Amino acid sequence: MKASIIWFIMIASHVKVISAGAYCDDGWIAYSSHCYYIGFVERSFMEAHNFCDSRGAYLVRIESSGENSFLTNLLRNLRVSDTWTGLSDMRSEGSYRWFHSNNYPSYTNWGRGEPNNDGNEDCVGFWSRINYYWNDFQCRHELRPLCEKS
Ligand SMILES: [Ca+2]
Ligand SMILES: [Ca+2]
Ligand SMILES: [Ca+2]
Repeated sequence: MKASIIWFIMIASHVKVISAGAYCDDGWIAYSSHCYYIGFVERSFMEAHNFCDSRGAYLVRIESSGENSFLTNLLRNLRVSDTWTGLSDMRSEGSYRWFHSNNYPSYTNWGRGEPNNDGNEDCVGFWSRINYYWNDFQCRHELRPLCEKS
């Protein structure tokens, strides 16, 4: 009896998560009134940016540890490897900004020793190899786009 009540609560809370996603288009995933989409094809940073832009979105702008955990759990659960975020220092070395808004990040989650600009790396992504902590990659490197829109 007790176990069935727990199951009911688990299912009910799951249904709530699904219905909360009603404000997102098909294929997009909801979190905190924003919608997210993981592109299937690996692309360079600029191509990934264009991919999101053409869908009325931008490469993810991660503004809190909550948003970061939501995204890293999503990538882990879906077994997606590396994806682009919208963070870049291509306009001024060492000065990271969100490419779409040009704002400085208020939150970061760099991997140990990153960003290291190894061989001129200016574009930031979730790196599955280090448990989805952030790494600066070369912008021409091809990762899957991770788009966000409000
Ligand atoms: Ca965001
Ligand atoms: Ca750099
Ligand atoms: Ca790096």
